[in-house]
Amino acid sequence: MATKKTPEKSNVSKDELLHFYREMLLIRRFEEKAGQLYGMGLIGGFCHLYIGQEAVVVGLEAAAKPGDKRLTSYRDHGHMLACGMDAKGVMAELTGRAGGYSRGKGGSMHMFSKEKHFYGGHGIVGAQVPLGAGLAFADKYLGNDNVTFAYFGDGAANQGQVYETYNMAQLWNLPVIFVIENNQYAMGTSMKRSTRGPSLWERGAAYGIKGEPVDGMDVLAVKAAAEKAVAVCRAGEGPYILEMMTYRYRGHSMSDPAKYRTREEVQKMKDEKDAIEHVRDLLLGAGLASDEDLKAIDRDIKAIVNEAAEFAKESPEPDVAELWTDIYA
Ligand SMILES: Cc1ncc(C[n+]2csc(CCOP(=O)(O)OP(=O)(O)O)c2C)c(N)n1
Ligand SMILES: [Mg+2]
Repeated sequence: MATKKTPEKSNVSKDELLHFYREMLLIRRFEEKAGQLYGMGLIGGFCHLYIGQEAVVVGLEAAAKPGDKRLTSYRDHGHMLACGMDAKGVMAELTGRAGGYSRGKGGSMHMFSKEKHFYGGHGIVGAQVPLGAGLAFADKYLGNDNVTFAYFGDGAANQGQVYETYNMAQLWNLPVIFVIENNQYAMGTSMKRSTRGPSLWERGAAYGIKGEPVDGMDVLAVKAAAEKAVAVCRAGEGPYILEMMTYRYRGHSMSDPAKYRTREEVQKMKDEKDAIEHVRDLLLGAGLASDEDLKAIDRDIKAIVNEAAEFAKESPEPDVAELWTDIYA
């Protein structure tokens, strides 16, 4: 069951709760729309939806400041929206159009925004982890107090490069927060089938890295843990590991038949742990918002997502001359 914290018991304001509701709903509706466009044949290639995991990125972004950096795997649309990238540019990239963040040449897994400090979008499992340590190294070298959020999955957490990175990051006290999004599956392989040992965050202890597990379906718990991790890193005492216990509602990618888990298992998570319903209950339960207030937000979000889809459909295909740009000669 989701921890039904009342807002009085946590350090959260009405405005912040509304912000969380809005941001998580934007990601969910955006992803639903992306799923529809994929079904219509408007999105080619791979497309990995983030539905179910929204509280992780929204809670972490609540502890970020301008200048902080983030990078993640191929399950990346939520991270882009949460750091303020424009829904239109993200959707147009999904449809491979010139108005997309990579001018239609990158697609779902390969988008970047220097302005928002979003460094991808990485299709090679685990590859972003050492890159994240590199970004953190640059900030440490420059002497600022920025932190880098390096997100990766439970499957990626069994890769060797993650542990090489842990060693170097701790050796140099890099300001990097390793965010393990433990959604319990790596494609069709469950944690039970792939992993022995009590937890993923505890592996950091072998390198002297601090960390903790977090209810990744509770945006307030995520934010509280993120604030702690960020403070450690800004004080020059990083890195830090946060293992977010979360769940993806949809298949691994759009082409996943999902035969490795039951419908009942998925339904149970939706019924008992849904992150958006949790915040909705908090807002309504404490009388901080009315049904009508939340419906108005729903309408707003729907309009943003529809506008993004229209933009993505109307944006032209990239010009042939684009074949010769953004390449190493
Ligand atoms: C180096 C490498 N090996 C294998 C793959 C194929 N692959 C793509 S996603 C994936 C599962 C990763 O799962 P996890 O890290 O838990 O992330 P999630 O998809 O759950 O977000 C695999 C094995 C890949 N892309 N790169
Ligand atoms: Mg996973």
